[in-house]
Amino acid sequence: MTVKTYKAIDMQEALKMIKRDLGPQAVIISTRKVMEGKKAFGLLGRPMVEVTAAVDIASPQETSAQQDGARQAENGHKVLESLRCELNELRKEVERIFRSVQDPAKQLSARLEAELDEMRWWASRMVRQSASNKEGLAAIFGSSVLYRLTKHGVKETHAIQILSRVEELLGDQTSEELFLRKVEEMLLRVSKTVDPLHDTETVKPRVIAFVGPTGVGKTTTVAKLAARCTLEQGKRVALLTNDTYRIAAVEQLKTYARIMGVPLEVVLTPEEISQVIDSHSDRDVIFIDTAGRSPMDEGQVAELESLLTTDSRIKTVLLLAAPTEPIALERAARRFMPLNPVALIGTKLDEASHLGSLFSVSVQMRLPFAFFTMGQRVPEDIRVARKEDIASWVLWGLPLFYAEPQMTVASG
Ligand SMILES: Nc1nc2c(ncn2[C@@H]2O[C@H](COP(=O)(O)OP(=O)(O)OP(=O)(O)O)[C@@H](O)[C@H]2O)c(=O)[nH]1
Ligand SMILES: [Mg+2]
Repeated sequence: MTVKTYKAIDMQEALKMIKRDLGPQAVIISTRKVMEGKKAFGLLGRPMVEVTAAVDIASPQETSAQQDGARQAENGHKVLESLRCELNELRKEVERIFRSVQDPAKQLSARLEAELDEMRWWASRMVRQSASNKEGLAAIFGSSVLYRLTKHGVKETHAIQILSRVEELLGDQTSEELFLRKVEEMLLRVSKTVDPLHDTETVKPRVIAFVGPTGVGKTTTVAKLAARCTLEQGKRVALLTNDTYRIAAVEQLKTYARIMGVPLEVVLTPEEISQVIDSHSDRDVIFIDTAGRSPMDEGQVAELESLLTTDSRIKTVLLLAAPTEPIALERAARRFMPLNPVALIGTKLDEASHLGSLFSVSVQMRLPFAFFTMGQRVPEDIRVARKEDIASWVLWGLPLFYAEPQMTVASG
């Protein structure tokens, strides 16, 4: 807008000037009379009109400035538009990343929700059954014991088999105490044990080879049993080993052999084993310590098989560590099956949270337990496997194994 003030001798003259200067669009904003050339007291002054007019037409300069502005605005628009597109893309990308981060959490919450649903279903089933009849009580105790057994590592299928037999047996005649007693009785029946050192056979010497995955405690267990046999039972023992794989392995057993005063021989072939067994025919027991073999390596186990299965006098026992993952336990047990183990030794019970997984391996492979070890001390930390212990440990969990004030031959 252009605003200008004009002075003229009269209004007509002023309007002419405004029209000429601002064009016909101009509008009068104000008018007033003024005295031009006025001196003191208004003498000698000439009366004039002062008109202020305005027009809304841009001047040529202003028009080009406005055009520039419009161009700039248009450019600005374009920049803004492309920024908006980029922002949109960014927002989509951020949302995608956010969704991908949230997905595992969503999956977890969906799983938890499903588990919660299952628990609700169980709870309502239990309530319905307990309200309707007494028989339902067996089912209620059954589900609580099922939870307990599986928590202790027992395979679900084994636990269900045991519990359904108890439920069948008890029918509606039950209380929680009775139910638990029956479960324990059933566990006693299912548990299998054997003592490969028990003197029922007249054949001498008894030859026992200890096999199993690396580091489960084979050498330590051989030392514990050899010490018990010699020092506690006065038996005559010989030790054999095929472990020349690790530099310290023979030394480890040599130390035990020296302390116990028993011979130790290294045997590497089936022929050597048979010869050495023959040469120790005056011994009551011969223990064969073997190098740990990886259950993942079929070849290593096959090598051991050819070493130990040619002489029928050799009985093999499999050692498995209780703290091992259930799947790894099962895999190891299967891998060593070609060696026809007659028994299972559960080791490192002191480091395990439960016995259930080992119990299930024993049931599944029909391998009776011979011994349990529960510490590094030689010879204290070993027990003959007893069914009562197995049943109780499976149902109630492993106890803390306290130190027994007994002799120590050497430490692991
Ligand atoms: N906590 C605990 N440690 C044990 C037990 N038995 C053995 N160990 C320890 O486990 C480690 C390995 O024992 P070893 O007797 O050398 O095991 P291994 O099976 O002969 O090992 P490889 O010959 O290498 O396969 C040693 O530190 C032992 O002291 C046990 O019952 N409980
Ligand atoms: Mg060893």
